[in-house]
Amino acid sequence: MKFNENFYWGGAVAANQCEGAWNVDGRGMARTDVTTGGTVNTPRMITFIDKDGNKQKVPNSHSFKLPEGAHFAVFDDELYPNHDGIDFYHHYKEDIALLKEMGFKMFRLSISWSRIYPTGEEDTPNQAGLDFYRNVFTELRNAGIEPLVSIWHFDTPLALEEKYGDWQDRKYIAFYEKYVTTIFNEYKGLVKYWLTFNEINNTINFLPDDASDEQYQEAYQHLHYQFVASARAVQIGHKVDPENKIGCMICGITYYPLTSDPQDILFNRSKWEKGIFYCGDVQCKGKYPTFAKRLWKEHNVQLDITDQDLEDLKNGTVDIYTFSYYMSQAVTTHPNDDTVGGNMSFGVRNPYLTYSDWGWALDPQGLRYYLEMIYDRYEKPLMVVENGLGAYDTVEEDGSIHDNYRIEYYREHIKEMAKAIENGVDLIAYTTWGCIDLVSAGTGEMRKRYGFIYVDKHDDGTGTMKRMKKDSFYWYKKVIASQGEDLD
Ligand code: P53
Repeated sequence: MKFNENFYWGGAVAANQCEGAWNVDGRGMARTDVTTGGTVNTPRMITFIDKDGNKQKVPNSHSFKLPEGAHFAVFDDELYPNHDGIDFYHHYKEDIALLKEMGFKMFRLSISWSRIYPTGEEDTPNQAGLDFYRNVFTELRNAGIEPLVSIWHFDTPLALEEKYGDWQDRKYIAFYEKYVTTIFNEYKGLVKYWLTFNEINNTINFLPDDASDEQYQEAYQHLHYQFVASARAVQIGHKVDPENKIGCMICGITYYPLTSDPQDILFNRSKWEKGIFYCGDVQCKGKYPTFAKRLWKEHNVQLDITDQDLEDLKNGTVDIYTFSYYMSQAVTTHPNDDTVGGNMSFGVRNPYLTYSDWGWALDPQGLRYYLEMIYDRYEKPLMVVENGLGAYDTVEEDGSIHDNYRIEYYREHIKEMAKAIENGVDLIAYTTWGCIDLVSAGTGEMRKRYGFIYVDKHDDGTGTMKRMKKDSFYWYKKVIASQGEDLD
């Protein structure tokens, strides 16, 4: 048996992509509420009113900056898919019953910060928001499912972003600290596993190749404030309840050099350093890696870092390393126009791999490589907290959904996890992404589906929200029941 009986099999979602109920029970707004739908080839757009009162739309990106004097706005003639999501807010009981039927041991979900502190600056939390998550966590516990809670999943209260920029102000550390103190105390005994920042490394990873020094300055500063906020959260979490296990969350991409040219090997190494190790080292080792100074120097970055910050980083290292894994990425220093990833750029085409309909490299072995590489570096328990295949699903006349491509995807990834475990990796959880269909983060689409459970919701906003079991639902149930032995 490769996966022991305590292994956490499960699935994952994020508040802003599934809950809907965006303006219900006192919730404040987040960036996703002013972000439209897109497609594989067209970006999602952020909507706002500029200083002269004109309506504006610009492509969403990690380095988006609200222009001086502008304010975010929702336009009547635009569709915002996250507003309704899949209405998990009103369907959570039904959804959790389905997860229980599959035999889930763990369910990863996030708390929407602006449900708890609508503008981020209130002194007292919003009771209705606290109640909602208490009900959800209780429902999970009653179903025998361990909650794994992401404290931040790209959803800073919009009011804070408008006032202080996107993590460009030291004040954020205190706002976040107030929020985490509230939820650690509130859910003590109900929640034990936490993640501080979802895919924290995206801020640096998704900068365009030609990013300016100013963009680098902002990205590294943004990250530094989040590192300190994360480290303080770890300390607070441990103090409130020593049982708490708190993890970092890294967007895990396995980088490969396209050629054996030493230039490419070195370029590939720099991708790992900047994209993967920079954040992981700070959060796991409690200090910046040796190459950090060189990275900053490259772009004339001058960071606001205090001695107290460095002390906090040291005292706030995470208990577990968690990450998402969807793809590997081939990189090269040679001219090459054969890029992949559609709307989001994910390197050049790797001739040994096939790609999803959204241009993401299908590479189960890359997961094993990543697991072994990271365990070797940190020797902390690992969790794969996102992995999955975004695909078009067809509902047959009788309501069945034959998603054998998804089963195949999971089968191969689970086999590679088993090999990593055999190689000594301490892997303790696997929560597949979008175990129930939800709004895509990258494209805002519903038709990019990940679930074992289908949701009747469409890109034009129509749909009954009815839940239906796909073939993969029955398959995953068997996998869990057999502790990963029965993959047929
Ligand atoms: P979607 C890009 C690359 C890898 C992971 O992504 C990413 C992204 C951002 O789109 O995000 C994570 O929905 C993220 C989830 C997201 C999931 O991957 O674009 O943590 O919120 O839904 C899948 O297909």
